[in-house]
Amino acid sequence: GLTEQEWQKVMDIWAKVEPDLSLHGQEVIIRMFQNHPETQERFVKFKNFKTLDEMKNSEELKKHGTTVLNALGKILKQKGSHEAELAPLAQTHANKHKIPVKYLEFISEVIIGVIAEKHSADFGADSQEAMRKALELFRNDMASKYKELGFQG
Ligand code: BLA
Repeated sequence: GLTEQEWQKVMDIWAKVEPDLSLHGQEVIIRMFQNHPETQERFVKFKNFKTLDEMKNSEELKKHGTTVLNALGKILKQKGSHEAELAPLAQTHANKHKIPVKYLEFISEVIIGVIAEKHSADFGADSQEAMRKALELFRNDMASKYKELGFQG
């Protein structure tokens, strides 16, 4: 797990992300699609997007980005006691969307990259490390739930 100090760093940087959650979310999704095109295939509503402009102009994509970061924020604020938040998410991601743990790794790195770009002054090495650990904990717990649900992930 994370120390109380590490969680504090996660909370501090998240407080900088929250006022502009949709913009961060939009960038995260677009960058995930650009860096890992196979992730785009998983979205019925986005898989036919060809250009960056199409992605940037899509209200639906922005909305999904907001959904993702909203859910992630709720999870992070539990500081590891996120069972109630994780269970339904693992359920849909294992049974319905079928999202491999590898893709959770992709998006974790993208999230850190986007925050680092937008908040370089407030997201130093220690904060990045704390966020990386928090996202790892999230992924590990998702992976355990996947196993319970019989999804290889
Ligand atoms: C949908 N993803 C969702 C939903 C939530 C999240 C809350 C809507 C409710 C649900 O279906 O459960 C949450 N998505 C997250 C979180 C992250 C995230 C917390 O990416 C990351 C921290 N889901 C993934 C990844 C992919 C993904 C890595 O975790 C990448 C392919 C896909 N999520 C995905 C898809 C949907 C979804 C395909 C359904 C989208 C739709 O059709 O509306």
